[in-house]
Amino acid sequence: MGCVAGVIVKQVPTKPYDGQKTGTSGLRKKTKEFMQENYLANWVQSLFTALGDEVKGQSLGLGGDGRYFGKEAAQIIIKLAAGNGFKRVIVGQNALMATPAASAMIRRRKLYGGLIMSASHNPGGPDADFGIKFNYSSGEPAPERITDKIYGETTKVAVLNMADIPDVDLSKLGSTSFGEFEVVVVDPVEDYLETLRGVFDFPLLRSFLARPDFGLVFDSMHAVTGPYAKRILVQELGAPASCVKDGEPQPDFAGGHPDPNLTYAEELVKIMWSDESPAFGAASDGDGDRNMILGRKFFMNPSDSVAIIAANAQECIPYFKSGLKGVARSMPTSGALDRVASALGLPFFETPTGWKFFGNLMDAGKCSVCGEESFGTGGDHIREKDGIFAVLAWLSILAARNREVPVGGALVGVEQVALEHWKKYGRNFFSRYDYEECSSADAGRMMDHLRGVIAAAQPGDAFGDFKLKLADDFEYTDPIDGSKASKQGLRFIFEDGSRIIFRLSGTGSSGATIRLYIEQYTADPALLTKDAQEALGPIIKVALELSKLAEFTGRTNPTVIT
Ligand code: VG1
Ligand code: CO
Repeated sequence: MGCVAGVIVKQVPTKPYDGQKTGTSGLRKKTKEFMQENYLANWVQSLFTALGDEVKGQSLGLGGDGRYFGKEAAQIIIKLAAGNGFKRVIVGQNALMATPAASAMIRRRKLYGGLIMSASHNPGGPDADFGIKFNYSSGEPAPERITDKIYGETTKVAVLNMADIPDVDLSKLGSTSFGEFEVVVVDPVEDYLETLRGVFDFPLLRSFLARPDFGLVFDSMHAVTGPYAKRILVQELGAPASCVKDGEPQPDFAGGHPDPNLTYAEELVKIMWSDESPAFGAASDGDGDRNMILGRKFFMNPSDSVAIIAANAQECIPYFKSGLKGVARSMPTSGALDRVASALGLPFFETPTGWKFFGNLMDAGKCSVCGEESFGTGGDHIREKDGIFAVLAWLSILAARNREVPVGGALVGVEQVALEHWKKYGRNFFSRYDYEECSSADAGRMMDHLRGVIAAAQPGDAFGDFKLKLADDFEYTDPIDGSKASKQGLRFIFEDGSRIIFRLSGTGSSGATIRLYIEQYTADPALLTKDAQEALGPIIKVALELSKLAEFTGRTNPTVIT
């Protein structure tokens, strides 16, 4: 027992748990694993120990995507924060806060950092997943040098520094003090909205959304963006309340998989493919950092989306009016963005999968817009991918394109914007096949087999009709701090620029998810509107043959096709 700034702190003995290693984005495990005695507390204590004396007297942000166990987790984190010397925790009302909003809050309030309680696109509930991650003072996900340190601490944690304070009512806005320690409950939308106001032309968007010939639907998938969409799209921008679908956050996302893709957002897809569809559709994931953009009967591939946003940012988004500093994409994301970068003469970076790799580039002023093929798009206004940013970016592009189109005239939609882009830059056909819940051993054997193929491969080797240029395991050296990340995905790059990439997911909580990424470029005007699956048919066949995926995993069909 001791006393920190007027608060009694108990030293609670604990024992390490195995496997508390951070993946692509934080620690994600089955909720029941997280609910074991001290499981969450061990990780949080390990984080605070890893951060050391630096945290004393600091303010910590806290929020989550509203999933099951979030409210209980918040109380544990508050007690540990007080017990480890933080002077303040600023937490979203009801422990809610979207990931991009947490990043915005950390930046606006100059916090030491923040904890986000989310397993993002993974399902929630007592039988699904929970997760947690730490973001630093510029709002960016902790880099690997910190997450490695946390993991080191989790293997030896023996004592939890727990403040002896009661649970705080997180449903009421305002501040509660215990000695010199304070918990401040804030509106989870406010800071984020102010940040977005500084990025977009809200009055222009408002007048565009008032057009009677333009309609939109935003699917929150029963996850955290409901309150954000209602406040921003409806209250601020004047869209009708009915445009927000499934806008009440629920602890189990109503049993759904809050991952905005063509498979899991099937209700939205149905709406957008119906004859009465509105012009624009969008969805976001559990914690609001992912986005899917749809036009009328049209799927906007995320790799194209970031390229199109980058190409139009300077003209259509006030925050970027003096031009972009640079752009970046994750390695598996298609090369559509590369073409925009080269046409605009912008610095370009290719990073490993996971948003944490963009943070350094943005902090160093080298990147303004970045994206991942996994429905992640963002800008340097914050340090997380940002679902609502992507939606407002697209609405800004559409508003600009339709400036001269009279009401009732031929409204330019998402598909036409894409088509014009492809005509100018060519099209990078792209698809991702996910094989979820494979056995880890099978997936591992397939990856070993592929490593063997890479070791034996020579430039010029033929794979079907494709001639190999390079095959390797992607490695990245951060241009800012020189840190290295290896084994970031097996790549086969062919002479015509086509690519086949294999990775194992780092966000699952059990088994293995194999991700197969395929890309092929065309500048042939006759092929631009071809169906992506059809266009990629031959190279997909090559990928499946060379990996012997069906043989190793017994799987003949992917779980999700993007
Ligand atoms: C996936 C995506 C990756 C994304 C990550 C976190 O990781 O591929 O691009 O950054 O999820 O997204 P993995 O290791 O499963 O492929 V989120 O919205 O779940 O934080
Ligand atoms: Co997410």
